[in-house]
Amino acid sequence: MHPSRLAFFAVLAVALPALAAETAISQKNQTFSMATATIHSGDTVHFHNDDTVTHNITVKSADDDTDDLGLQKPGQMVSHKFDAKGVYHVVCSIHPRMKMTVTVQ
Ligand SMILES: [Cu+2]
Repeated sequence: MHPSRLAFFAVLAVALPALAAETAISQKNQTFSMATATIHSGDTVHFHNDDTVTHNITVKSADDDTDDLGLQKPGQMVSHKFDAKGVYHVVCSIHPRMKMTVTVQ
């Protein structure tokens, strides 16, 4: 095989796992930019704090597994990778009225 062709397949092998998608969700005026989001298992969601106040996202699965993403100052971004299929409730523990649902297919 020609060396340049080998290099092409090497690049392809590295790029393939990156097919998992990424979704960006904003938090502004103490509201998530989407009330619902549907993604695929293995996808990552980036939560941007485009607000003037600190947020603290908590991701809760249907069987009550809770993942606290920690304090998030204005301008900061936190990410969460959703590996298991199911419905997740995303809330801000500082502002409980901020909530959205992520469905992982
Ligand atoms: Cu908040």
